[in-house]
Amino acid sequence: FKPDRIAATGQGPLYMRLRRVIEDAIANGSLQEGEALPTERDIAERADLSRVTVRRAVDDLVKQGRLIRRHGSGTFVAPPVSRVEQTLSLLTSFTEDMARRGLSARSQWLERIVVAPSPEEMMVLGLSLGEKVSRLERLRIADDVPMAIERAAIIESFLPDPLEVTESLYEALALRGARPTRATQRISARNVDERSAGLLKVAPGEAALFIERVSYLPDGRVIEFTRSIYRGDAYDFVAELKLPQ
Ligand code: 16G
Repeated sequence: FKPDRIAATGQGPLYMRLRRVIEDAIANGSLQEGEALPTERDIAERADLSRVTVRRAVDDLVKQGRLIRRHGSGTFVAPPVSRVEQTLSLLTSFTEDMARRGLSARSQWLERIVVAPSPEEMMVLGLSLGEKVSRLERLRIADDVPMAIERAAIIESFLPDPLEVTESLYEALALRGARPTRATQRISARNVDERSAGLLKVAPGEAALFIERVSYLPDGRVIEFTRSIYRGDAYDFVAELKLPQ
């Protein structure tokens, strides 16, 4: 790991350039998982930067979960985030996706109430004026790594009490005989905003996948409209392709 290469790494604020040097060193293996980073003073001297600049770069990487600070013993390279794959042709829940990979799914609730739908939700869910939705907003976590922020709207008549959802939404719906069996999903690219970055533990502006899912019951009625932001560095969507018939 050579912090003195900082000058050669082009444009942008110095702390960002140093951050990239450290990220590259982790990516190319010159800084390995579990390895200690040189001290901030050491890096500052070798890269000819101020301690403040070094601290800022290191702080960012600690916030992102790339480095771990252990009081009294230093700063270390964190284990890499393993990527999770979701098969695009299967209608599975987050809980099921994680279980299939041997990861344990957890959620942090951000919102769980009955509310009036947004105009977009009203349209997508085909609601009339006055009809409500159960709003479930969660940070979805796999083995302690935040993966996605999900904001779901379920038509109230299918889920009158959002508190019924403790772990899995699809499980709670299955118990009511209303598990969706078909869905359409739209995936687009986004850069995470400040709030999402804080929750997902990535730097603001990082790449993310924005996913909208509309799901249906066997009789064709729409039940769910969910928008999610998945960390770009942690999730792969995989589709199987066949020749057109
Ligand atoms: C998935 C779905 C989401 C669904 C959730 C239910 C995507 C992009 N989204 O995360 O629409 O509400 O699963 O998961 O795949 P749960 O049953 O574990 O709560």
